[in-house]
Amino acid sequence: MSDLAALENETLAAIGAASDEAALESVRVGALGKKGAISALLATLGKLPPDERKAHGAAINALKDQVTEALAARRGILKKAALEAQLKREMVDVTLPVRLPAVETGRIHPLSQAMDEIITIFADMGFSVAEGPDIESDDYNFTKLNFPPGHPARDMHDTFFLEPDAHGERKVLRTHTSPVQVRTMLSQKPPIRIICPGRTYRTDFDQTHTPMFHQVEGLVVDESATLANLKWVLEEFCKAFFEVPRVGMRFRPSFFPFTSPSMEVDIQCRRSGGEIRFGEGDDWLEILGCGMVHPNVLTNCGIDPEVYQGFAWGMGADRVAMLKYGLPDLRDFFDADLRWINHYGFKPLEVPTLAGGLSG
Ligand code: 2U9
Repeated sequence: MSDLAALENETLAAIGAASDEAALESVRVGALGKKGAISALLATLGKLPPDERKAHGAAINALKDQVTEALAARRGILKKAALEAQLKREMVDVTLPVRLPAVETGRIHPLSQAMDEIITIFADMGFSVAEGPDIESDDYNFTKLNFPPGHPARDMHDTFFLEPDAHGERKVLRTHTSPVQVRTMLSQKPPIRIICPGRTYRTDFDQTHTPMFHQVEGLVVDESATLANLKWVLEEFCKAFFEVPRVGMRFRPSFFPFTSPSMEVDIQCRRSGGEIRFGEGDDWLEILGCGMVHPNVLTNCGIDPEVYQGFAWGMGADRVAMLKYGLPDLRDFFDADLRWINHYGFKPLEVPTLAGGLSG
C-alpha cells in the first residue's frame, strides 16, 4: 500500500477514534498542523521532478480535503454528543413535586404543642414559668413536701434513685415538678404565681405511663388565696385549653401529702365513637389534681401559714395532650417515628396564641 494510502487510513482511523474535541484537535494538528504528516508531504513536492509534482500534489491535496471534511464531520458529531450530555446533566424535571422548605416539612411534637398552649394560657393569667433540676435531693422531692418517712412513693418501685452525692445525700430523678415550687418559695417572698413545666420520672411503663413523662404544676401563694380562686383558675384553664365556651368540672375529695384539702378534678365530656368531646355530655374524665398547700409545706419553705395561704395543682402534660389530640398510646411519643410525627405533629409556624386559636 502506498505511503499516501497508509497515511489516509491511519488519519481517518484516528479521527473516528477521537472521543472528544480536544482529542480531535490533536489529530488535526498531527495531520494538518505546521508539522503535521500531510503538511510534511506537501513540503516534499518541491523536490519532485515537474512531471510528477502535479499528480502527486493533486493526490496530497485530495487527501488534505478528505481529512478536513472528516475532521469537520467528526467535530459535528462530538459537539452534538457534548451538548446532549450537558442537557442530560442539567435537565430539570419540572413535573417533579416541589421539595418543601424545611420550615414546611418540620413538625412540632404534639407534646411541645400542648406545653406551649398550657404555658401560653397561664402566662395570659399572669403566671410566670419556673424551672428546676431533673435530679433532685430526697429533701426537696419528698421531705419538704410533707412526705412522711416510709411513704410508699419513696420506694424504689416508684422512684428512680441515683448514687448519693459527695456529701452522702441521696439523689432521685424528680417524680414531680413540685421541688421547683419548693425552691421558688425558699428563694422569693410572696405573692407567688408560678407554673412549673418539665420532665418527671417514675418507674411505670404501659399505654398511659412512661418512665419519663411531663407535668405542669402550678402554685399561688398570697395573703388571700382561696379555694374559689383555685376553682376559677382551673376552670379558665380547661375552657381555654380544650377550646370550649363552658366546661362542667367535678372536684372530688382526695389525698396528697402536700395539700389539704386535696381534690381530684374531672371535666365533663362525651365519649362517642372513640372520640371524646369536652364541655358536653354526662360523662367525666379525670385530668388533674389540686388542693390548698399544706401548712407544713409552707412552714418547711419559710413561709408563715398564719399570714399566707397557697393553692396548687398538678397535671400530666402528656395526658392532656393525648386527650385533646386523640393520641392513643403514650409510648408513641418517644419512638421518634417520622410517620407518627408527620400524622400527629403541628406545623411550626402555627404558633399557639389565645387570640389566633391554640391548635389551629
Ligand atoms: C408544692 C405544694 C403543692 C402539686 C399538686 C397534684 C395535686 C396532682 C398529679 C396529677 C397527675 C401528678 O402528673 S400527675 O401524675 N398531681 O394531683 N399536684 S396538687 O401540689 C403542690 C406542689 C408543690 C410546694
